Amino acid sequence: MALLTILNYPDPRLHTVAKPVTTFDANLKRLVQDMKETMYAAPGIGLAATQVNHHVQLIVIDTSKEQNDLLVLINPKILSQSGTQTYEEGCLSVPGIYETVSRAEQIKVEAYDVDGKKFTLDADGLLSVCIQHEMDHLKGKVFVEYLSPLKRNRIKTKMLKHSREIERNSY
Ligand code: K1U
Ligand code: ZN
Repeated sequence: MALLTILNYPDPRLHTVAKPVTTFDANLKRLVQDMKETMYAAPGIGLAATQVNHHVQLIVIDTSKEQNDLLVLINPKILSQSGTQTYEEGCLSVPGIYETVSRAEQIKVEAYDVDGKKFTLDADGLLSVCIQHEMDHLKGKVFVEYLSPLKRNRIKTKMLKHSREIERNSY
């Protein structure tokens, strides 16, 4: 298994639209294992393949405190949604930034597991927020795009400054 590099906003590759998974093979299983390890190490409660520069519709999520309840969603589709909720979201691709975003409260999702078996899932609360946040990544959307242009540009400037500092210190 391996820890994968997480792309940082405003990396343009975060805006790539992911393609559906068509082959459920050993390579896919290895990517799921590597993403799971990367998410737990970060630590985070979700990770989309887009964030590790793999542009396929694959998400891993674990909102449990014990990091022992992994959910793998492949080619996820929202079948229905209702209500609204707000949550102060974070993102492993935008480290250190937490902002309130409004999303659907309850969702019904259809997806495939790693063996290619279709299933449906009803989610609310944090799980629902996390699924919607990760599905946005697969569409090339980062949560800061819900914020005002002023806030988003401030975050972009901060992130670019931070990555330039890291680059300078690595020489
Ligand atoms: O997509 C990502 O970058 C992962 C992100 C998921 C997420 C968090 C909160 C709301 C919506 C989506 C994170 O995991 S950020 C880190 C985080 O929230 C966290 C980390 C450790 C323990 C608990 C939470
Ligand atoms: Zn994110």
